[in-house]
Amino acid sequence: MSKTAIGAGDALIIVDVQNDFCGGGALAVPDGDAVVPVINRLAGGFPVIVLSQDWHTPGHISFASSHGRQPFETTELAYGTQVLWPDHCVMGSAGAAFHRELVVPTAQMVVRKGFHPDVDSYSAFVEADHETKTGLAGYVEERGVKRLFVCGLATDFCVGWTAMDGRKAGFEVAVVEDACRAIDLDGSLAKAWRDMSDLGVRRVNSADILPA
Ligand code: VGL
Ligand code: ZN
Repeated sequence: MSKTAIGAGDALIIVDVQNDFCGGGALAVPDGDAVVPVINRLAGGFPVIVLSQDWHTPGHISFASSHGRQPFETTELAYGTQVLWPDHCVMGSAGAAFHRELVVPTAQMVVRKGFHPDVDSYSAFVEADHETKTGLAGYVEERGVKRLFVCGLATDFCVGWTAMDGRKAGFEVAVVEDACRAIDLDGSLAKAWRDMSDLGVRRVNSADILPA
């Protein structure tokens, strides 16, 4: 694969590297912790770095427990089909904190999402109602960003939706595959890569990224 040199106009978007998505967490992504050293290494080379943080109200609409249902079932909501998750990333909880080995001191912005009680938000740009914006597009645009490199957890949910919404907002987007891990429910990972590819999201490896 050809190498990509990082420079002005490039941003690293680090999605949801939080305790609840890592080993021992409420919604642990298989091998989720493995992204941490890769992201720590990657981050040094980017002029713009944003962290997203899944940040739900207690009793959030995306929680199975809020519907008397089992985790990983689905339900129909006003904005579409919602996967029901174990309670996770409740605002201010230890599970919602960033992984403690994630060391990204040069990150400049944290965008929280999923804090409206009745709307989920996989994407760091637009909530699941496909309407409500988080403000991230405006932020990166004002920082002069043209190209996004997206990494973190989980490839088939928050990383994928963030990457696709980044394209829809007009950015060039690449997902750094080895800096991501997936949940993979019923083929969701293969579908996410297909959908991303259809929208022109590139798939790259951290070894092919040359820091600025
Ligand atoms: C995520 C499910 C629910 C993610 C967040 O970060 O991929 N997945 N909330
Ligand atoms: Zn969530």
